[in-house]
Amino acid sequence: MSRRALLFLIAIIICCFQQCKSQFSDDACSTGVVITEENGLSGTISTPNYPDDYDNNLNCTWIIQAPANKLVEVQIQDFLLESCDFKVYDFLDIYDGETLYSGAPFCGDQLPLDFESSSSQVRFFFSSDFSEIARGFQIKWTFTDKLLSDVACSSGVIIPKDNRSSGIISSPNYPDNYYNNLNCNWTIQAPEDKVIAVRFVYFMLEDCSSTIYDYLQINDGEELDGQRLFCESEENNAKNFVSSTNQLRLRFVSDSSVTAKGFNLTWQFKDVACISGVIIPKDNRSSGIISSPNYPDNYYNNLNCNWTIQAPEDNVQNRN
Ligand SMILES: [Ca+2]
Ligand SMILES: [Ca+2]
Repeated sequence: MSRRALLFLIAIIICCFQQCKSQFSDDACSTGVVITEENGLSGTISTPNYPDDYDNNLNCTWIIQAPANKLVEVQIQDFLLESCDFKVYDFLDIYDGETLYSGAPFCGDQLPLDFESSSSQVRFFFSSDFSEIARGFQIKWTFTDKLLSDVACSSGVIIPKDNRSSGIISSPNYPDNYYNNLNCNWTIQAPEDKVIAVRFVYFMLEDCSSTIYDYLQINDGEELDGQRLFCESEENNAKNFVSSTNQLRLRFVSDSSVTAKGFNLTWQFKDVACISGVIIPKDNRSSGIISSPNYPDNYYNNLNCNWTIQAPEDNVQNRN
């Protein structure tokens, strides 16, 4: 190798070394270190000079930005800042998204607990004051897969979000097979004077003739006896029904193996089918109409409707 080529090679090596070093150096830490999947799926961050003592007057930021569909797992491998028994001098703040992690600021030997973020970004802010230094910290970060249930259905969704009076709920990924390990929750909330009609357009879960693995559970209001459990077996096919209250809570659960196409149902707010013992008229009207619930559509199963038509005492009811 010529002398010129050798010098060139040395120059490249020095350049690379400086670039690698600068990635997490003091300078970078003060202007903010951003870590993405280009840095790998896991790694560590540490205070400048670690495991030797950090310097005074530092303000360091690290941003761990997970790719879509991943979260950040945080493990505190080592943590020792200036003692803060009486006052906080040097400290670490941790943000999960925009939320300050509970217990922050962390100082002295009061290390944070390991955690998995609920957002795709975790931010660390470390500050040291003008005197007294310590070893600092080393923190391991790992990008972890979001559970499919986090992606597929956000728990606790309340339906409808607007003024709609009907809509559709289907299993995640419908009409393709739903995923394993789901735990989806929806609440359908109707106005107080309405009930909810549920019609199954399609229903096919894992076979449950011997054991129930996957199921759709529907709770009618707060009443336990209003609970319906649907899985796929001949006796337990999903049947259309009308709620007895103005709220339905649905939970769809799948276990760790075997999936199916799932379900697709429509919901629609309906006027209360019939309130037993209702007295007609409610106002001063002298005529009106009574019809079977849901008329002109089919009335529902399991009805027991009672109406009383009450005329003023000096009138009689005209039945013709
Ligand atoms: Ca200090
Ligand atoms: Ca299953």
